[in-house]
Amino acid sequence: MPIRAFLFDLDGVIVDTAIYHYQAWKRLANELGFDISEEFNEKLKGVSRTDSLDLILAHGNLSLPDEEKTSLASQKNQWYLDLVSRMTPEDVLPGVASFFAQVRKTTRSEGPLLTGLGSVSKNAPLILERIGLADLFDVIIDGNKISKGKPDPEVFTKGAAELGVNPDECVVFEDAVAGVEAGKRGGMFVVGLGSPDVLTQADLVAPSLEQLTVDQVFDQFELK
Ligand code: B16
Ligand code: MG
Repeated sequence: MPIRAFLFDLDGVIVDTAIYHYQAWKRLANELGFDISEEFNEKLKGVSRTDSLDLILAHGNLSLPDEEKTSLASQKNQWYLDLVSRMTPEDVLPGVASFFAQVRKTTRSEGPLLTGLGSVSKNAPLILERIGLADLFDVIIDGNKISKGKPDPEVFTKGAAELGVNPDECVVFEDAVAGVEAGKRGGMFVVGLGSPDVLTQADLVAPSLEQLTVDQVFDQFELK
């Protein structure tokens, strides 16, 4: 089975917006009278806005009516947008440019290696615009196009379908536990970017795209 497409998560893989999500959620929790730690924040990575709010409220032992939850989610998003609107192309993570240069040079008999973005963030288009990467991907699947967040595989299976490739011809690049699970449940080869102790379900783990080459991914995929 050849590799036909690479599908990339956004937050934590292309750009580090996780810190801004954390700051905005922490501010919300503090206003509600409790705190969240960095360790707790790991559980929110790759998880949708509404599911994240539910996890945070459960953490603070709070149960609120739906209208109030909608207004809290919108308040958090406003704080988050204030932070991400200041981002620039300098915020793109180290290694992204060089990894994509390798991807562009990769040609095989099956044709060019296709690329897709698989992010559950509804703010993905704005972030890509801010960091100057709106035209980087052949297809973009974001939170506005899906109904189920990670660990459901929808964001990646939809990306494969829009690219016209099979799931087992795709490689997913993910930094979050929920995202690695989404890729595996979608039937894809998953490269975890982070710690092997955390991303235990991944087929291959590297600290970040900076420490990884396209050849290493191909070699490991073939060994599978
Ligand atoms: P928004 P990813 C995810 O993006 C984030 O990791 C997660 O922390 C966030 O709650 C989610 O997007 C929804 O984001 O509130 O902007 O719609 O990792 O899938 O790129
Ligand atoms: Mg992520």
